[in-house]
Amino acid sequence: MKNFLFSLFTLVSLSPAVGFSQGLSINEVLASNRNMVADPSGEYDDVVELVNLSTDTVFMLGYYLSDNASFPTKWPFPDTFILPNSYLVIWCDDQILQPGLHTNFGLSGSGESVVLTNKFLTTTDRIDYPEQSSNVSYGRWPDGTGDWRYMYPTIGYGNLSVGLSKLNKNTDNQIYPNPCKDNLFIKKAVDEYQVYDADMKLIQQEKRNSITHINTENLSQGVYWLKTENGIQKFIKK
Ligand SMILES: [Ca+2]
Ligand SMILES: [Ca+2]
Repeated sequence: MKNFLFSLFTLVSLSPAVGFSQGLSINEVLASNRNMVADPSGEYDDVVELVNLSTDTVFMLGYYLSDNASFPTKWPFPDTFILPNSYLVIWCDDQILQPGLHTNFGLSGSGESVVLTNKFLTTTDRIDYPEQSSNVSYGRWPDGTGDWRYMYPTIGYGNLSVGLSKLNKNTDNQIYPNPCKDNLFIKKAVDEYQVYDADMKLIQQEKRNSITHINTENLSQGVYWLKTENGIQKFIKK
């Protein structure tokens, strides 16, 4: 039995990815969640999404998540798992007694690390993310393997292909009124814009000099994103 266990351990050690971390990645970080995605307690807290792209269920007991690379074992995962081609949502709000998965640390909107470590204390994945804008996620495209980019938050499901690379921290209050009715005005004129719906489907776009307002009367009620050369901002059509 001992020899068998030794052999098994050797086998696993020689190929530590198999059955433990292959296909398991940090997929999305929302570190400035003003009012995008609520946790089971209705709170807009920081959140991390993992993805399992492998064909096996990954059991998380023995893994750790941390916001500090020199203290990778900060938060041990409880006995939970991720099914193949599925996502796991972990709220980083230092509220470990709330329903759902909650770490004992929060994330900084001004940028820090998220480190996923396995039971051999090997780093499975790590992202050192830059300063974040409110309600915008930082995630991989495509899921699990792609480069990191700013994107529309998709916590618990697949990341969307539209990268929001041109972000401006000062986009707030550059459009008004918000919520809008028939027109949305832009304080600083732009030369082109795109309007995306909540699923990041392109709805409307225009390219001409000095655009100062957008006709929104044909939009149905809901949440939209306006993307211009100045950045991206959410608006609501009433
Ligand atoms: Ca919470
Ligand atoms: Ca996602």
